[in-house]
Amino acid sequence: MGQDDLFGSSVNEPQAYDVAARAEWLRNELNRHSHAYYVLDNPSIPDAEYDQLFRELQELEAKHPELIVSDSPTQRVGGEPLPEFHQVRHEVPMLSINNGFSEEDIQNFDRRVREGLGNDHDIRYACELKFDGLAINLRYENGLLVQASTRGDGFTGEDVTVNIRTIRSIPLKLQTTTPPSLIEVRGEVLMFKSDFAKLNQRQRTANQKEFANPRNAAAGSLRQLDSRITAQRSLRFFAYGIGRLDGAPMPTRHSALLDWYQSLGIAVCAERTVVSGAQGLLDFYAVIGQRRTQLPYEIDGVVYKIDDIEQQKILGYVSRAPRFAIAHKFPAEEATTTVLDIEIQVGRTGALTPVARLAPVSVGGVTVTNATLHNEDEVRRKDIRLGDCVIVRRAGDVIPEVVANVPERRPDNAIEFVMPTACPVCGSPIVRLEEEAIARCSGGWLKCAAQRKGGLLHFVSRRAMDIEGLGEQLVEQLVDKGLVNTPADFYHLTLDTLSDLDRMAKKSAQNVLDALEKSKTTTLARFIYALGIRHVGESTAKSLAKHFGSLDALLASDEARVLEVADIGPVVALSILSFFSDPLNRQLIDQLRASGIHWEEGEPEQSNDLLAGKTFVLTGTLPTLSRDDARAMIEAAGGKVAGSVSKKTSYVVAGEEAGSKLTRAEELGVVILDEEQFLKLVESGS
Ligand code: 5U1
Repeated sequence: MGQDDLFGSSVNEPQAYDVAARAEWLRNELNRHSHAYYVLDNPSIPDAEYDQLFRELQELEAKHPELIVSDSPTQRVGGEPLPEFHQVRHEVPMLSINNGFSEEDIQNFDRRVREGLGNDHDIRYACELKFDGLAINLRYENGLLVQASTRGDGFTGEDVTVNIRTIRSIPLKLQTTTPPSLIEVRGEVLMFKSDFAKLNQRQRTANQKEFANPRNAAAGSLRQLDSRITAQRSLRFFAYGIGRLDGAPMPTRHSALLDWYQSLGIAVCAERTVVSGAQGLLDFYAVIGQRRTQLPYEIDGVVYKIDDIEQQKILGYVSRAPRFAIAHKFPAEEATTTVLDIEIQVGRTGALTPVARLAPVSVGGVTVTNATLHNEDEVRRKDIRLGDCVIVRRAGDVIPEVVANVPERRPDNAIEFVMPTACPVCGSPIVRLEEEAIARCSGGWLKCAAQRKGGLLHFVSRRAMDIEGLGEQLVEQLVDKGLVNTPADFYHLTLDTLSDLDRMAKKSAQNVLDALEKSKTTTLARFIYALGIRHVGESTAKSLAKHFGSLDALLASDEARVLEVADIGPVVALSILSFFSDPLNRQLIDQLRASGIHWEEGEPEQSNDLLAGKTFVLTGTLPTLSRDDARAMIEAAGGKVAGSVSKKTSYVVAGEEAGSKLTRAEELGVVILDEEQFLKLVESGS
């Protein structure tokens, strides 16, 4: 049966105006689009159109209340606040799962499984993600969602049906004409990272307390007595288990159960697979570990379950957890510790960053003693004080940050943080522009040693001039002793000066001189990047070098020419031009060139404005070009790339599996190009 049949045909829009038929058609349409968006992750119509259909159904139901049915999409908006949540006794207990933390734990799990089954062969395991959310039981009777409850203590939970009904990835009615008489679907309610960020932004704007992490936000949103609040929070659901099942055969494999769920319109995470043996489990753990930070939701590990349900039954349960499953946890990304002090760090651009000095704590397997507080406003907003107990977070390669304080553990003598009015390094006044969150030291390179050191360290860094051996301690000594003030001074250092420094043997001093000499042969992009111009990162430096070909061409350029460079807007252009118009910076460049720094110069890019004034939208997968390639080609020809289709869009370039953007383009009559037509346009402009 096709999808349209399950939801009602989208083609058969009722002709004569039959109100009941129209309401049913609208319900089916809305359910179909909602499923495409929330479950298949593949939007089928623009939001505005969905809203229009939704409003039409709402108006119809307001005029004809007898047409309202419990699985109507309009019934997801929440209702009157409840006085309390009712208790629900689970017919089949909601068990917990044992945890493993090391490779050895997993090898032991696999060994126990094989011993328990008397099996010498590799076991087939279903592998899934361990979501950081809340476990939920959904009870469907004859295909209709009748009750939803939290896990609670595993035996008794709370009735959160009205709140759960607001979650659009949970079908109110199963997509089948032959539903089981009773099925209990189990899984996790969670909040995507992007929805969490938006929610906290809204909380900030409304001067309300922010949530510490997506899990707390999901829990706080679901356990609302006022379901209208839940309806405004974007919650999601992924199914991973089953409670009671009557009136349908139980699938024979766990992986088949999840496939069945998917066919019933229940969201199941795509990140799942079936593997063989312990090595298969460890490989899955490694792959997901790599991708963890890129996933749109938070996970705290992966879950392995024997795939064969008969084998699961043989192994059974020990106390309150199954013997056939284990959660392989990732190192925790959060921990609590105490703020010993809040210090101010001065960066190379003079930006002041409050940094919390912490009682050492292990986060994700690494000892953390400092965590950024970002800026003054953040310290105020999070109300972080000296002496506070705080939650510290370290995700992937990101710098550790203080997430929140733990109010109930604040000591009486906690001290409020006060932002200094003078730079703690050079004493210059601190300025903060109205539109900026960042306060800055006004001393500049010449007065402020911190900015000088930061700028010099940037100059010698691997991606800039790549001068090996010139590390933080050495640069600090050179600046403190007044031996180096600008990058040009590095190239006047002698063996004697360097060998006289602390912890510097003659051999190491010679190595530094050799590295300095080697760095003189470089590229224009590296040189531009090394200058440390504000807003000019590696990629902008590369674009500038490619566009202008030579430093002299860049030095002689004006705003219009700089704005021709891909990805450079007015703010960055202004920063570049003001840097090069400063006589001290010009002098520095002359000195660096005079010391022998050189690179191969190229031809300036021919300015190509074939596509000037044209806006493109890219959608779907093109046969040979990546999105980045297509974007670069458009921008190099003076065109712009936008994220959504509007009347102003000149062209939509559509590849395979193009989604709602293509539909929108068709509706608006925007020219649609395939890859071949696009390439022709870029080459010829027509
Ligand atoms: N993906 C997934 N998460 N999770 C959590 N499956 C799964 N199974 C669980 C739990 C607590 O428990 C069953 C094995 C009982």
